[in-house]
Amino acid sequence: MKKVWAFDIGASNGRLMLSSFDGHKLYLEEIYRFSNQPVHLTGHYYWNILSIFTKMKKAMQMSVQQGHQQIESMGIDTWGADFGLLSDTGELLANPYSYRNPLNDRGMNEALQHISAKELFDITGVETAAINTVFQLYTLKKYNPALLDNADMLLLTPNLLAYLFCGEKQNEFTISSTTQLLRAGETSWNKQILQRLSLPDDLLAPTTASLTIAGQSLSVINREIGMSPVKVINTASHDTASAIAALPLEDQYSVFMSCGTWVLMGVPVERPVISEDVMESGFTNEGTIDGKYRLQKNNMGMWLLQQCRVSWEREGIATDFNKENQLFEEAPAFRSFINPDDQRFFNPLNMMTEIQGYCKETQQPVPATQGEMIRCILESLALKYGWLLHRLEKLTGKYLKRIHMGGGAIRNQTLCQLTANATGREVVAGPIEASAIGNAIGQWIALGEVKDLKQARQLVRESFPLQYYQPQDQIKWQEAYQRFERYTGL
Ligand code: LRH
Repeated sequence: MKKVWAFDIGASNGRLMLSSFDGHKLYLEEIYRFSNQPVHLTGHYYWNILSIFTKMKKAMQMSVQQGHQQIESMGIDTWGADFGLLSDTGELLANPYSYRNPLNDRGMNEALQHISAKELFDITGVETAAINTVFQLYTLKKYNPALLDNADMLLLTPNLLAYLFCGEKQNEFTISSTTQLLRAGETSWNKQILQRLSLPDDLLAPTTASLTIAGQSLSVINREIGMSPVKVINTASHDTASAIAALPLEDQYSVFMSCGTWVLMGVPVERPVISEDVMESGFTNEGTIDGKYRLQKNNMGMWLLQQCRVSWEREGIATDFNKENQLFEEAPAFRSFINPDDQRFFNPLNMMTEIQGYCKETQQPVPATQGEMIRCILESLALKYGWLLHRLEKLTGKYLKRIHMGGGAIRNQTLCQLTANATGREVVAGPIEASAIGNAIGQWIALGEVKDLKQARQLVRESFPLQYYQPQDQIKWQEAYQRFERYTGL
């Protein structure tokens, strides 16, 4: 059986998965999982890229030690928008910033004095958001100009990591589509936007199509790990694009939801959809593994709960998955609702206080216990996905009958059931490791082992378990939805 390595590195943890293919079925095995968190120092949030690189090499070594000597290729996917800067000698100049850096908000507002949000959206088809590379670059220019002055080349995170393994400098299409620096439907950097913002127009390494070979693992890496050379493939290096490649969407009436720290919800489209309605509803157009697009909205996912867990750990009342489910069941339903995407939840010092503040200010019961907090979060998330489904149907003019949820957050079966309830649609959940599987699929296609995305999705259907959830208690959920809209002003 042939084997490839899929590195899926998310904003809360990273993992190396081994994907094998026997010509009929795909198999996936976890080799190593490690935690990955933004690090807060000197008022900024950074990614610990050296630690990520070290953990990746450790993972490869573990795999080789388990007897996986013959690996065809490796691919890397990560979260979007962030990047590293190289000097002209190819050295990493600084620790890459995390998109959660508070300064980006200021940078975005200042950049928008030079080019309006409407104009930017019309050019790129991408939602104007402070996390986007374009605004992070502008923030750098204003608040850390020396770093930008010294930079010779910008590589987006997965491509930066690929560079550390193979020495090639390129930015793959799907991750490049998260920058807001490509003209909609095009694949080269838009110099007009860069020039309007007085940003260097030759900094970003050239873009390259997905499903191409970036290079070969460096001999120094091969020696260190004790392995034969491995091809480094430009799979869909944006984790969301990889996840969507692995969701077994059936037809044009199927919605995808890639579920993790974020939840990305939308539909695949041939070309970017650019209209006032799309812009006003906060939707965006990003790239897919087959060089097309996905019309989607970037939403809050498990971040709210992850951040509450940080507070609970600090207070010594840590929970685990089963305990959270039990606490949810015991707490009363539909007591208080938040808009999970309210700016105040983006990166607060204390998530629980922030949620409590929101409920107090909107004159709702304030969640006090862990169970009440979990209820408030999960019900609000599901109701927001209901709201999004309505918007998506309006934008596409279609009745969207089925939702495919994939990614680590679908381990939370409560979230899947609540999503079916709040949307009134059947939910098909799986696969859990959607990004890693999509990453591997990209490699199998590039290696010529799988023909195309259609065949790949059929293979996913035949290789991995899917779970089905039907909507329940529709009258109660419709009443809750009306209250949710009232309290959140949506
Ligand atoms: C999800 C994700 C999402 C955004 C965000 C920054 O992991 O990639 O699509 O780009 O991270």
